[in-house]
Order: sequence, then structure tokens, then C-alpha cells
Amino acid sequence: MISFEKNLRVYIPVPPPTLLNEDKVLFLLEVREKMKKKVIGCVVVAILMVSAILPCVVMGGGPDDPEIEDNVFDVKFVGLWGFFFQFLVKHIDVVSAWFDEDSENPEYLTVCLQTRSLVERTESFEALYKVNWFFNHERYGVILKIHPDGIFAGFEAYKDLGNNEYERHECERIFDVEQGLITWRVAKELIGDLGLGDVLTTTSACALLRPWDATTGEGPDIFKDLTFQMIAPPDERYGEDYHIKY
Ligand SMILES: [Ca+2]
Repeated sequence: MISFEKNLRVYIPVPPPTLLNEDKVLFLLEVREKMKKKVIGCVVVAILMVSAILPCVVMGGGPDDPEIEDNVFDVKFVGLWGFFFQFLVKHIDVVSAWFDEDSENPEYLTVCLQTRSLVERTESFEALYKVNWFFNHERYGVILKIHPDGIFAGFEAYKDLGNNEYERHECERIFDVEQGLITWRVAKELIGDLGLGDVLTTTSACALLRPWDATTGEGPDIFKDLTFQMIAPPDERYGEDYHIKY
């Protein structure tokens, strides 16, 4: 029995001496509560910072981050077949298109179309340039036509009413032949009365050449560059959405 008692070890959980002091226990609890509040505060601040940064990332836009991008040297005969002599149609070769806004003139939406080249007058065909988008399930766009006599029928923004009918509005413009850049400046009230947070979706751009004369009107599209990607996953067929900033 004696040897058994000698080898027996009994462990009794004894709190650390410091925890036996009631004041110290209360002090540690207070410190823990303060730390918890600080951590929660940091998490809230981090969430607010991410929320502030994220819209800038999503919005993008402008010439450095265009909503619509396209290959070059990709104009197609009747919109289907590529061909070698692309230099003949570089004025309808779409490079990119984007939307933009100015905080000092928040009532306007700017739409830009960048081509490889532009001409003030075509040789014979009608050149047509368009940028399209959807808002509230309605199709909108901007359009410009160039004829052998120069700009025809002006710069317009439109709403597609269906059955080949359109609500059209003349808009401000810049036609920069040197930069190959077409700019439409459209009053937001004319294209769905856009406001902060509205989103333009299924964006696309197009340029084409087709016969035209005053008596017969427009003919079929002979040469065409369309940014819409028919053979692509559904979410890659159109350009990026644009989020209205003002
Ligand atoms: Ca192109």
C-alpha cells in the first residue's frame, strides 16, 4: 500500500495564480471587450473601403477601358467572309467603343466609336456607324451616316420602337477624321431619362458600307464590321455593361 501511495499522482486543476485575483480577471475581460470592438470596427471600415472602391472597378469605361473592343482587319464581305484587301475598308473597321460622362455636365451621356480610319466623304457607298445598347428592356443607339457628299442626316440618338420605327433625336457631335473617332453627346432625358445607378446592357457597335442613292434608297450591306460575337458563349457575345455615374 505504501508503494502504491508513493507512485500515485493526483492532478487537481489549479487556476493560474493571476486569475485568482478578481481585479485582474475583470481587467482582462475589459481588455478582451475592447479588442473585440476594435476588430469589429476594423472590419466595418474595411467593408466601407471595399464598397467605395468596387464601383470604380466595375464602372470602368473611357478610352483606356472601353466597354466594347474589337479586332482590326476583320471587316467581312456581306458580314460573313473575311478578305485580304482590308486597307480598302479601314474606315469601317471598328476598334472599340465606350461610354463616358462628365461631372460638370451630368445631364449628358457621351458615346464614342473608335475606327482604324475615317473619311469625310465616301467614294460611292454609304458608310453607316452605330453603337447600340439596351436599357429597361428597350433598345437604344446612336447612328451616323457618311455619303459621297459628306455627313448625311446628322448625328442621331434613337430608341427602337419596333416594326422598323424609331424615335430619333439630333445630338451634339464630334467627327475627328485625324483620330478616327466619332463622338455623340446625348441628353440623358432623350434615351430613357438615365440616372445614377442605371445600367446599359448588351452593348455592341457596328460599321458597314452599302449602296445608296436618292431614288432607290439603301441597298444590302456589302462590307460589315460587327462587334457582336455570334459564335461565343452568351456572356461573351456583347460588350461590357455601362453603369451610369451621375
Ligand atoms: Ca474591327
